[in-house]
Amino acid sequence: MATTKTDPKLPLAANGGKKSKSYDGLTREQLIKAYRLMYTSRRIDDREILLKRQQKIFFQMSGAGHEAIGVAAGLALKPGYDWFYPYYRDRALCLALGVEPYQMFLQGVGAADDPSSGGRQMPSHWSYPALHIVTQSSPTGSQILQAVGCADGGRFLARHPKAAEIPADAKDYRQFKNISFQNDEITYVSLGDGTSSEGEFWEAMNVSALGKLPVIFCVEDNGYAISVPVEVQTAGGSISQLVSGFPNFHFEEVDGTDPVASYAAFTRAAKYCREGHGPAFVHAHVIRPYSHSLSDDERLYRPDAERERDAQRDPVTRTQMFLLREGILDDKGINQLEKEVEAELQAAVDRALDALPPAPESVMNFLYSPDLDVTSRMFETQPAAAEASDGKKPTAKTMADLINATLRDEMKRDERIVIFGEDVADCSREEYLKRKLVKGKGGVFKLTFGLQCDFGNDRVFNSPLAEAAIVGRATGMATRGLKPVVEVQFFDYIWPAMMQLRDELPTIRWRSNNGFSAPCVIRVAIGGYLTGGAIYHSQCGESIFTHIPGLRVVFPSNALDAAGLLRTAIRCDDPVLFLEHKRLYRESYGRAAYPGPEYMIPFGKAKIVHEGTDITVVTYGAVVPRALQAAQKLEREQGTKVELIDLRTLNPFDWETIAVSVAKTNRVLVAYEDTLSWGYGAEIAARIADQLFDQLDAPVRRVAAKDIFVPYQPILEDAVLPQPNDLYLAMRDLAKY
Ligand SMILES: Cc1ncc(C[n+]2csc(CCOP(=O)(O)OP(=O)(O)O)c2C)c(N)n1
Ligand SMILES: [Mg+2]
Repeated sequence: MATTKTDPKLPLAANGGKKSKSYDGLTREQLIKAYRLMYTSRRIDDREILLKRQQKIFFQMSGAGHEAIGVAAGLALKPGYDWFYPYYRDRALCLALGVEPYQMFLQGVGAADDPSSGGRQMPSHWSYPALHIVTQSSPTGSQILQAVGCADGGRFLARHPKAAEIPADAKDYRQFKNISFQNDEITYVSLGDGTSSEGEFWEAMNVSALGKLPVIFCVEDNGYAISVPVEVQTAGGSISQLVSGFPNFHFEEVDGTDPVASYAAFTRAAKYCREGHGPAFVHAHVIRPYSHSLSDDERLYRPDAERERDAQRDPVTRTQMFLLREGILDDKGINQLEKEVEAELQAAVDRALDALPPAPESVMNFLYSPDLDVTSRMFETQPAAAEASDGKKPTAKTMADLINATLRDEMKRDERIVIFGEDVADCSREEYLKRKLVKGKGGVFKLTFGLQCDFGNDRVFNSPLAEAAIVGRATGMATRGLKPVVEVQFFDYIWPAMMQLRDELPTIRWRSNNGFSAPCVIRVAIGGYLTGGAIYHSQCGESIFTHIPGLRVVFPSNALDAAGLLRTAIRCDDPVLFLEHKRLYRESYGRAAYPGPEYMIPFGKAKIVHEGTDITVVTYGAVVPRALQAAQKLEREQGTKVELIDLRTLNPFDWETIAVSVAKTNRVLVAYEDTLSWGYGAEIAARIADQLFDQLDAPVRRVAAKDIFVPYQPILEDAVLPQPNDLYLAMRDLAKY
């Protein structure tokens, strides 16, 4: 650990005015460049504020007061080489990395040609693929875990350079994911002082310290989070103090309004990271001379005296004074520079105001991969011949076995696959395995058993117990072109990752207008019928995720489908939530021989489990075997023939198969394990009522769980979850119409 602290209240470094002098590594030319960038940044803010008042743009976030630290970071790091997860105040950083003012104004007007998002995101939500500025969102802090994943991904690639290659026969996502990496690259991530209160920040600090990852965390501390001052935000008032116990870090605390001191701090931080010692933390004291945003008036909570005190430290004015004092520029030089900037900005604004807006119909573009259609026949292959080498029929395997076998074969095929999560490794203390003291765990359900032993702990490893970190880190890695296949141990505990799953992962491609994508797989053990699982090991809730555009949701009911769909999930180019029903893991229903290393099932193709002509039952997951039991009973008893449809994937879902079946049976039951109201089947039922009304001879019925939690005592659990008899009664009732 190394710590460097400069007094944030010191005036700008005044080192004399000799022409050959270097200012902590910055030349006079670089200082002039720094001032130009800072001044440009401030003036863009001023122009945007004007444009907002004229209602020519729709939102404004300023980077005012943060210019010096941003420019310093931009000069110390390398665009298109290092990676950047900047937050909304990092205008000056982006300019220093090479973003043009015109491009910023294009974002303000929401132009079709806005390179960040094509009019989809607010201004100051940076995204410039060529510069390695990764698309940013609005939730404070969710970028931090992704930055850690990005750094992790870069280091993985440095250790496994062959993974970056695209094999000629790679008919999968890799064709569309060109990878670049550098052995000594750094990932920069910034955040405000308020954002350092977010749990994800602490998860990211922990993960990067554990892995000694080359991440520079820059906290731009302007003393406020909107109206909340630092002393009620951060215990003790200093984030530097709070994080000082993290091992493997290099720490800097600096006056972030001083470009020279800031550059020096970043140079030291970057050196530490590039040399592979670990992450760095730069705590930059800055100011916020304008209100939080144009929707905020800071005079409501900050008296004039306080604001004037801040103004004394304005980085733009201070740098100008510094250049004059050091004789680097005189009045004339300053005037000329500022005039040039004004002219450049005027031209940029004029051009941006003429730019065309996006076409309304373009809004649906890039929700999913435009290159690889996950519903296409490309993902339709036949199972390998089910014959063992001795000519006997191979034994039928469980869903757990086939998921494990599929993961193993895919890992052999594609070196970009990494697996992590809670307990997924065989044994983190590898020497126990080597000395054959232990057999290894491989997941609480043993789905990943043996994979660490086969592929090493670079590719299969335990993560800290932090779900947001699992998903956020996977997102960052996938952005770099890797294929994380991560596990969330129980669906009941997916909620800490909800910000990543709702606001980040599925939005990345759309919000960056296809500039970035993060196709990874999140495997999750879901569901009840466990006799003793109780409220926190039995939940469903798939509709919460099918409600999220951009996220594929898969829910297999048997071993063969699980193998085929998991392979598709891994090879496809979209993010996938892969829901595995715990009760089905080792059920005797639906066992199958391993279908071989190429078996795939396209998404959006339902399976007719049982053909019939009288009633359609639409279901999925663990309700499939229960509905089959009910249907067989009804057929035995009264000859009613039920057509049982297993949807297999919930987003996309197979509307065509439903429609064809309902046209034949004219009666439909939608059955699902989740709570009845607002559940997944509610949408299916509504669509049937809406679009197939003419075909119906009976009301659309639903059978699902009671609107309550799953209890522990099996008698109570049975009362809550849909049972074969509930399904039977509903089918029998429908048959009467
Ligand atoms: C998760 C989340 N909560 C709340 C908000 C609303 N919000 C936007 S910025 C902000 C304050 C951020 O303060 P800080 O991190 O200090 O950054 P600063 O704006 O001061 O640079 C808040 C509360 C948000 N965008 N995301
Ligand atoms: Mg702040």
